[in-house]
Amino acid sequence: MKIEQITLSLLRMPLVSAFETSFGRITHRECILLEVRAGGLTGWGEVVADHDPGYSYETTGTAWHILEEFIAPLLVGQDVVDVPDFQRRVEGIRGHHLAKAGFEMALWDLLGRRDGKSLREMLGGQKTRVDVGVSVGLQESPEKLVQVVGNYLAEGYQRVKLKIKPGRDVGDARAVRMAFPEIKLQVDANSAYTLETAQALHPLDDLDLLLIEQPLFEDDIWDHHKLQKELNTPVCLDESIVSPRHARYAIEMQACRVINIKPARCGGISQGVMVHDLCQQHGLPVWHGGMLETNIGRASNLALASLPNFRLPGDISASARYYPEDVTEQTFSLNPDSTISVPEGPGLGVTVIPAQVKKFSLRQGVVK
Ligand code: OSB
Ligand code: MG
Repeated sequence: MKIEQITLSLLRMPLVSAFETSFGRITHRECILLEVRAGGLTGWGEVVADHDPGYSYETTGTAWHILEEFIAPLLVGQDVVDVPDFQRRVEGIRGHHLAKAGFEMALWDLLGRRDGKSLREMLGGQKTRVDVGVSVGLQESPEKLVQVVGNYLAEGYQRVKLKIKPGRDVGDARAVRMAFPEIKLQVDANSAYTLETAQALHPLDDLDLLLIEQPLFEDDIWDHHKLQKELNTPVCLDESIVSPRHARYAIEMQACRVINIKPARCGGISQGVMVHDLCQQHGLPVWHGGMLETNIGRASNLALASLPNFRLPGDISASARYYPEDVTEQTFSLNPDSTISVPEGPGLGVTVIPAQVKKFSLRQGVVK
């Protein structure tokens, strides 16, 4: 498809409630939306970087810079025939996976609209509904946490993920486990521990958790191997898996028993599929992570999570969990069985409301 024009919009949207992790507390989420014109069609993509480099070194600032100065000029006016062609064209740009993934998402949307196929169909996903859970941020006290979790359970979520950090780990998880003995429960440390401080996590083995997500630093795949040997609970890697290669390293080093797939972290949906397939070949289950996406990114996540080796519930909650107002006509809601239905329209299957994009935009830029 001949890329005619790329419009970048830097958005800042208020969250329904503050979200606190081991790397900080936010009340608003930034992201970059890409509107790509090609062949008389428009495709949308979302860059899931945030304002601060807390989860990833990439920020909305770096992603804007890389997209405007390096990625867009390689593509505008060019005939990008398919996703592998796009990946080849940006191969010379080191890192910056979140920025690249934003364009890749828009390209999938364009290709799907051209061919009248949904992203799920293009990826070969069979599931039309995917199992989901909710990621619950750090709260002021274990009592408050139990209350917040109880509210999500009442809404129908059947799996809960708790954010933890040193000093706010075993106590929080135990309080939730005592209050709700039967629920599917897991925790996420977002790299807050070292091998030494992670010794405090041993009592989690008694709480029947599905997994412990990313306890150690992003580049500590080997230390995760050491920690996994000491724990009965499966270790799951998120931040460490920045490419299909890193997934292979983690599998070969036995650094984890589960992988969280966030396609953007790996460089795009195509790279997420590769991680999925590799894990499937090695018998490792995967699940779909979340980055507090708008409904654009959520539509994409649901399509990828329809692949068969997504065997644990994803961090893909209903639209109402995130923003009071979103940018699409469609709203994603939770089905009574703790699933969300995968969009069926062409491409991402969502219709963007330009006025909403404008409303939340701090800045817009066009490359043509
Ligand atoms: O580590 O999974 C994470 C949100 C932002 C950055 C990192 C993470 C998260 C979440 C939210 O846990 C999951 C969601 O989008 O519902
Ligand atoms: Mg995580």
